[in-house]
Amino acid sequence: MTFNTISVIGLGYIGLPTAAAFAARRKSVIGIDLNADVVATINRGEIHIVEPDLSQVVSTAVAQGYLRAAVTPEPAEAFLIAVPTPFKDHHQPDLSFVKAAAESVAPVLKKGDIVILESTSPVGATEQLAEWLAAARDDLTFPQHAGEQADIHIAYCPERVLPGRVMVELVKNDRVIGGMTSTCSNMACQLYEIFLEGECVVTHSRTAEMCKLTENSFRDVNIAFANELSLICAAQGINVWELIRLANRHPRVNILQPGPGVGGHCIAVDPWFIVAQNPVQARLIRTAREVNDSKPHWVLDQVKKTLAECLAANDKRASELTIACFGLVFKADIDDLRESPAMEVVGMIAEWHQGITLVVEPNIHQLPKTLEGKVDLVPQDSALQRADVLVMLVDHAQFKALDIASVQSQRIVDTKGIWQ
Ligand code: SAJ
Repeated sequence: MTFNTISVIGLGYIGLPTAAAFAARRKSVIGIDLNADVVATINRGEIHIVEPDLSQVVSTAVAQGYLRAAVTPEPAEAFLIAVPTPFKDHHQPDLSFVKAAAESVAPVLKKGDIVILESTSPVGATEQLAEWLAAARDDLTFPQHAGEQADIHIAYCPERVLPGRVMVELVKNDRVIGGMTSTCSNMACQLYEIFLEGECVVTHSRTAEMCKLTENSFRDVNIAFANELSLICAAQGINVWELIRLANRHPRVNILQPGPGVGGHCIAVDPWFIVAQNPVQARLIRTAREVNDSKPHWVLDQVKKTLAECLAANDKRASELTIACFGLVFKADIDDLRESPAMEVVGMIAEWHQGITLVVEPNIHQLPKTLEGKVDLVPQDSALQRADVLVMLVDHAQFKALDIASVQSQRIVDTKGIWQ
């Protein structure tokens, strides 16, 4: 099968790097996004997200004519859907963007095309996608009815790339390929092999869907274990980072790191898809989510305690004390604020604290709307000079490099264990 034209629907953190990876292999790629500003940005050879090496690949691909963006789908041999799958009330998965993508692609489908869902999805979403496509095109046959003989091939192939390393992991990671039939899987493998150096591992679409959810739930459960340990250690007067270092000397123990909570659009979201579909069985997965979601509130309590100690030790009033928070994004050395526990902590501190709250975040230049007028975004030096209490929330390289001996007079709440 030759794929002359490949279309990627949704040009976000996953769709744009994927489109760029195909275009860099000299495939003609049409990226589709509802947002006309995003489309215009990409057609100028620029990008709207921060990801190492992406900018260069996109600008070259656009300049050489291999990558082009548009608002409405056009004919292609392969369609990859990489749209958001958030959750609605009560943590129920919201597939409305997938449905809209299916309905926009359906009119341009022709016999022999493949449609691949990449978005993190609940089990059964690919079969649902196939139903939506079939409902829109009764002149074509689909795998759920026609099996291997279907006109249109459908597969679920989740991405597994780590933000900050997307351009490397996209090519190097193994890829799980969940075709609705063997023909679907074979076609999907051929497509990804255009740029993949890792292996394509074939399975059923439902297993592939569950595999993606499992990977992120595994990490969430393990981080919850570390976060729970941090609460226990604080109660017992034990340094949790030292404890974890020691325990990890055991050849079969590998505990992750505690922090202010778990953020990002993946790990803080995906486990809920399993819980929503399996509320009775998924007890550990649900509890892990609850442990991680409750951590920002525990951090706030630590800040309150530290401020009380500060008040007891000098004659200032609470309104005269300044708190400086270090970090706002969801993890180190990126610019992504989605589901950030640091942002939740800062919001709660600003809400509660009567004095000034400062924020140091080297990776953003403007405060998010929810914090505007409530906190001040300041350079590191200014925060270190002005603050009475320092709250470490994100282990950015810049913060790790700080000589902590120079800030000894201030009280510190360190959720990442880098200023111990
Ligand atoms: N975190 C901790 N302690 C740790 C590790 C992480 O508190 O020891 C926190 C981080 O600070 C952050 C959150 O967890 O708030 C998630 O960060 P992460 O680096 O674990 O993961 P993401 O969300 O950037 O990317 C994950 C990855 N999944 C796994 O490692 C299993 C990535 O491979 C997926 O492709 C991505 O989710 C996704 O798109 O689903």
